[in-house]
Amino acid sequence: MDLNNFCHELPKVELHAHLNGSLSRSTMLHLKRYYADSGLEDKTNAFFDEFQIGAGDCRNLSDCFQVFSIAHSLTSTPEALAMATTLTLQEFHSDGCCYIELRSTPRNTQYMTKEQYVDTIVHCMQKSSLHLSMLSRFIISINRSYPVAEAEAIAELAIASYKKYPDVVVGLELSGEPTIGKFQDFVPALTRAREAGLKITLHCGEVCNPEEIIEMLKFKPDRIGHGTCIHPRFGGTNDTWSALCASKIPVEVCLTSNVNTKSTPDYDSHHFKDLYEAGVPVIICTDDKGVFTTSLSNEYRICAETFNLDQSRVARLSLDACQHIFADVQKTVVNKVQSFIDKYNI
Ligand code: 6MZ
Repeated sequence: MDLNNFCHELPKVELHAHLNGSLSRSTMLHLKRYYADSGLEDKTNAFFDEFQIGAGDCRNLSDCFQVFSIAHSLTSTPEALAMATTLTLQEFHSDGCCYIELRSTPRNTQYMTKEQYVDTIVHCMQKSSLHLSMLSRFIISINRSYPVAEAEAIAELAIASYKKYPDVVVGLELSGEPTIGKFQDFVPALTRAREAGLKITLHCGEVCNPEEIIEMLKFKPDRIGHGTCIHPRFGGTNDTWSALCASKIPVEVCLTSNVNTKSTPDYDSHHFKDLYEAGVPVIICTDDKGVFTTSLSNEYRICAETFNLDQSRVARLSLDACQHIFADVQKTVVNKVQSFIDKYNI
């Protein structure tokens, strides 16, 4: 099997995907059609070029936070949100994903409450499990650029949703523009959610901020996202790097996102290599496959080609990722990946 096919066929797990950043061109066209047919104004015009941040785009990480409002204007009703969720789940499934934790920030809109937002995504996940051979779970997001009171409300909603849908809602995460907001302000909300049984993942070290990285690692999240500026090569310190290596907290790595936002100069110098060689668990993820025009299989292929990994190592990346999923279905997911490995004797 050539590398493209191999990365596609390999059963994979996606653990870091923001719903509104994952909308493909085709999904957005469906949504625009729905808004037009329903007589709703979607407030977006020629938006694709603006939404997608490809290689060579002159925008950087802080600019990319502007583009999510484009997706938000297309997911403001329960019907549109359901369409966006269902189509996105189908795309991950078609790409060979066998387990996904999709994350999203509940929003009050003109047409729905935050509670309805959560219910809509949960119901789509429940329905999709009836016809897709992919398990899907929901991580609720706190946007750190919103006021702390909003984060507290989201954490309460996450706890209530976890009690209502323990089979679907699995975690709470902190994301958003990393230069805004102080991590310590979110600790009480995150702690309450953790005490209620939710797993926690934090965007950590997306920009250079060694003090915050140390505070986050001390909090002992179940996983962290990105981890770009933890190694001293990328503005981290010896302390941040050794704290991560000692903690062995798994890192959700998003190669194309980091390259396209210029958080990392190029694939060759990506910190995947440092993490991998140091034995820190790494999970290959897409982040925002719509914005960065990528897919999970593409991320696996890029990783294999850049770091010269043979098929056995690539398969092992997927198998190891199964150990870090938040739902209590590790065995089922491991079996899927292992059967593929056994079938092709990799
Ligand atoms: C930090 C990010 C992100 O929640 O509306 N988000 N936060 N770093 C990133 N790296 C590029 N990419 C996406 O999806 C969009 C939201 O996800 C977060 C931002 O808060 C963005 O508004 P949802 O489904």
